[in-house]
Amino acid sequence: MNQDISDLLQRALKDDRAALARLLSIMENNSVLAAEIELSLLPSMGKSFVVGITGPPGAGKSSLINALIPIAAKDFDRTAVIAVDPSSTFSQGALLGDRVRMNSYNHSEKLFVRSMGSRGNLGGLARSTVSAVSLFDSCNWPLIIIETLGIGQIELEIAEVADITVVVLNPGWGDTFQANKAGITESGDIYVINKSDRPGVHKTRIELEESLALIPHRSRVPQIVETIANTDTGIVGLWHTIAESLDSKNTDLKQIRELRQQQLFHRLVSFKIEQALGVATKSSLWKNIVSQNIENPEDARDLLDNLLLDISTRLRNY
Ligand SMILES: Nc1nc2c(ncn2[C@@H]2O[C@H](COP(=O)(O)OP(=O)(O)O)[C@@H](O)[C@H]2O)c(=O)[nH]1
Ligand SMILES: [Mg+2]
Repeated sequence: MNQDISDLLQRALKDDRAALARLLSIMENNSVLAAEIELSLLPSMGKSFVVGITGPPGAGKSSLINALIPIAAKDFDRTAVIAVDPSSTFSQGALLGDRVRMNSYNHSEKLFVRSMGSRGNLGGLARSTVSAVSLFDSCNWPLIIIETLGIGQIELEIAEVADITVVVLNPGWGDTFQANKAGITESGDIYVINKSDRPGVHKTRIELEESLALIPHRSRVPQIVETIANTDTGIVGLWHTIAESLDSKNTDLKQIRELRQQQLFHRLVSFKIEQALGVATKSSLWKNIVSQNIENPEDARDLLDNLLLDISTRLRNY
């Protein structure tokens, strides 16, 4: 890793927000560097709680996060928000407005909001989000909230990153195609029926309970919470549900973190192999594959063995 990045890391670990922001950009734009940085962060990772808030556009995810932060501040002294949906609007003022102004803390120090592009590809979304989580975690942000657009696959991916996944729905959910139950209801620990000021809350709750009952092998029955984000209704209850869920999942959390570590090494190894392969294919051994005289299956196998040997030698020399 180059000196600039090491310096940035040192500064970020000492609470320099500008360095943290710079590193987040570097990690978002360069997945190889991101993996290298994460590797050096490994020893300081694993202390934060990660809450994923997911659901369809307009369901009220950002509004819920806005409302939750001042309440979460009582349990966690700092909160980082990663908004993977770039249309999400957060502002320091909105997040920490009147509700906590009475408090004597300096709130600008207590919150870090980061928007990230999803790059239109799922792997990209998961990777840069995981990198950002690792960095916030290492830099001692005890609570990390991730907002993502949750539709099927993406929702599942966020469940791999977050300790707790909160799925946000609205009354009338069961009337739409999303209620075809595949994906959307699979990964949540907590289901929020937000906009419960609108009609159809009871019907939606029943439909949600029915579709959750169809999912086999769940260790815990997910909770359903009703909220009205823009009037702060049900928000304290939602926070308690999240906090309880984090507590009760303690053993699972260990597994989730081990899985994250395993995924990091998986990513690093595949980057290294890709890099080695990129260099190898330019060598004469690889360029000459086309002119090899292959007369029987043995020849083909020998050739493959030679290529694998070449790659493993290159990898060993890293
Ligand atoms: N009526 C009502 N509107 C809400 C509620 N929560 C959020 N909204 C509004 O719904 C719109 C979308 O909210 P937003 O938080 O941006 O949704 P996101 O796309 O899921 O992040 C905004 O205009 C909010 O003011 C609610 O509980 N009831
Ligand atoms: Mg939003």
